[in-house]
Amino acid sequence: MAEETKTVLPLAKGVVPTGKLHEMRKRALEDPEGFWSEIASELYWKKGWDKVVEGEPPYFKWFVGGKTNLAYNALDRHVKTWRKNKAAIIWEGEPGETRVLTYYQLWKEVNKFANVLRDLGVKKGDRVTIYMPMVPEAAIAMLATVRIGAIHSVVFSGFSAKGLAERINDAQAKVVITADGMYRRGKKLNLKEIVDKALQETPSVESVVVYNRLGLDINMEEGRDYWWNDLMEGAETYAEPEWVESEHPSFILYTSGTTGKPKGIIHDTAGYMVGVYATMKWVFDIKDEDIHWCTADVGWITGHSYVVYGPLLHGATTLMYEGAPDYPKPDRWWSIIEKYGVSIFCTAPTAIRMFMRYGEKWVERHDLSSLRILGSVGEPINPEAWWWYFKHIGKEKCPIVDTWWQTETGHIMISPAPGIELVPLKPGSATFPLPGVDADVVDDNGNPVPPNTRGYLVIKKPWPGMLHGVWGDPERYKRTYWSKFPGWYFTGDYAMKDEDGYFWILGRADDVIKVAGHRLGTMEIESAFVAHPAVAEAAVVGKPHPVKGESIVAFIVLKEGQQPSDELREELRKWIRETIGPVATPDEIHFVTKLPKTRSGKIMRRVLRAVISGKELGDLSTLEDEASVEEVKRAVAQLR
Ligand code: 6R9
Repeated sequence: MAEETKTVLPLAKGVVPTGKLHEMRKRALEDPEGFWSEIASELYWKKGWDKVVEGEPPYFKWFVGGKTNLAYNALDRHVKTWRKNKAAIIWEGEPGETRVLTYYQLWKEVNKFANVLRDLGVKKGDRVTIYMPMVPEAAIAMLATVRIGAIHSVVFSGFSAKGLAERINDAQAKVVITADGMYRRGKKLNLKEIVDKALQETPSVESVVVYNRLGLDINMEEGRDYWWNDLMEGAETYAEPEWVESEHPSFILYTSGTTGKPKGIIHDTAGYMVGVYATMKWVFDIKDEDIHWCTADVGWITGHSYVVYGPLLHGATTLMYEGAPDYPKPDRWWSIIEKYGVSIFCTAPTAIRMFMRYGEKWVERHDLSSLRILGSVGEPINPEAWWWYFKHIGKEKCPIVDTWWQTETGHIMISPAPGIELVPLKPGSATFPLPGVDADVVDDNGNPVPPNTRGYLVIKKPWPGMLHGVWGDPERYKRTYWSKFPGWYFTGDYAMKDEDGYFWILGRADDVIKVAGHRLGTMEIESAFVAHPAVAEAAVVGKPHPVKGESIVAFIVLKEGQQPSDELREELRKWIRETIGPVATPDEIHFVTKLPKTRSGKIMRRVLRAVISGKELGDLSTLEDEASVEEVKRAVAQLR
């Protein structure tokens, strides 16, 4: 592998894939039935499908007529083979303990927990909310849920009680699975306290299962709260999987969009399974010998697809690490790679930039020679970070797969595919769409833009892991994704293609921001601000940040009689942490008396973005009041 990658990595100009990748991409679009049938046949189906794909925008069905089970494919299939005693999950806790679960052990735990859920009255189609730290039990809970045909909704543990309650209520979850607490940078955080607070306003929840991670003395409500271990002790050891229709939802995952409310993206069973399975092979070239470590939290789509389902569908070994990346020292991650012989490693650019700052000395202490593929996910990777990753982590031997995709797409869409054929890499480009992904870059009228011109990234044909709606809000699904370019899926991203046809993702075309790889909606943060009694109006924008990619900057107009002060600024920061969660903590809060608006009253976020990054303000002809911009400039200058 090393020799082969060396020859292609110098970024030869003008080279386009002409070999296998190109052939596969062509075939997948010309003959989706044949192409996807072959791949799907590698998995187990209780009943085969009649048709690979059917429907019209915005609703498509995949593997129509088939019946299968995601947990069966991820576990039972392997337990019947030599993989029975192979490590499925290797876990390291923040304090340093290790747990290894073989396929057989994981399968047993999942079966037992599936019975626990059934005993709690969870039925096919019911929603189960999972609010957990990075422990194997999070994966067990997910797999047990899909085993019985219920639908999981994993909520990232960085969301507050309010954020959790909102998501539980939207999904009308019957059961919540959580832990007493979690470690973060050596500190013990009490998760159950947050859950208790959330549960004051979630009438749908009948039971709570609490995994004992820390041994905290927590409140347990009689008749509602149960310890994980107590329930597992009495559970039957085998749970017959529920054979669900291909299009049966396997999970909902909440994500931020342009409006204030997060939306529950619905994923099916069969299409998602086949798409994740295929991309795991193409992008990460997963093999039986690999130790795959994707550092994402299970609360995000990357954790669903490439920590849990992707590796397990292949009978591979997936590594989970509980804690902070640089705790107790900045070489924690590198020591994990060395300790377990990690061969495939995938993380977000924000982490790479953080480690760049700590310096190479932390990396050089460790033998990273087990690595063979490096992945990047979640935000654009700047060439400087790309090269650092390539040189210092991959030692110029490992290709970097820059993977573009979204919660909505379910699996990777645009990325190098060393599992098929590695193309010459260009730092900062996700290269080409994967087979079966009909991506293009178009202008406002839907016409393809010329090379090196910015346009909107769209997907013109259905793909297996595609979303199947927004939970409880079909109108929003149509409006957000299928109305800007009728018949095509609108990604919300800007992109361009260069003269060689390489795709470059240029960031969001809407009000979504990526802060340290976490997806947030600026409107969501604004509505949290205006819910505070002192705030009249708020405008939130992302500001380029050297490590986090973007940071949150807020412009606040206070209500009559309220005085700006540092105390109020602190209070508002705390307010956001409480209403949305620590992930949404603003870096800067500026008080102004008015916001720059158009004459029709729309906040000109473009102007705010230009001021905070010191850029040209551009066309101001639609601006209602020049003075507002001057005030914004003064406020920004004052706080720096
Ligand atoms: C997987 C994930 C999706 C948004 C997406 C885009 C940004 C993701 C990227 C990337 C540039 C990449 N994004 N991968 N931008 N290069 N390789 O992150 O899902 O949290 O839903 O975010 O993230 O803007 O639209 P999600």
